[in-house]
Amino acid sequence: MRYSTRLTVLAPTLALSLALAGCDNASDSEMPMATEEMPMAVDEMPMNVENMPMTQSGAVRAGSAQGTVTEIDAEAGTITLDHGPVPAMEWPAMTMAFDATPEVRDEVAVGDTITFEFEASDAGNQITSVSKQ
Ligand SMILES: [Cu+2]
Repeated sequence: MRYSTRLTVLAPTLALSLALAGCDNASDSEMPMATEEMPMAVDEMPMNVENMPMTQSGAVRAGSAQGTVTEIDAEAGTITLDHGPVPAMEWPAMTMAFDATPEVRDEVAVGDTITFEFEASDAGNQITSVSKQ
């Protein structure tokens, strides 16, 4: 009984505060609260929707590039690639190590030229898929 009473009280309050927030947004284009909260929502959405259940912090960006496998390190869990430029990341061509799962490492051999997709975040650069040229 008490709960249902509280619910009926809470629901209109929530609706009212949402309506007020909507009014504020419409009438004031530079609302400090909105600009503070927006980036967090934008950062978190792609992680939940697109990305694998990896431990990551901050924003995750997806990129793809072509490269030649120069080293596969099972112990470190990495594939080193001599890769071309990645405009999406504003990366120049370079040789660097990417994190890669055993499944992905098994798909390539040193000397292979591959097209690969990866995710870049604070946690590192993880290859998510590879295809041989
Ligand atoms: Cu690189």
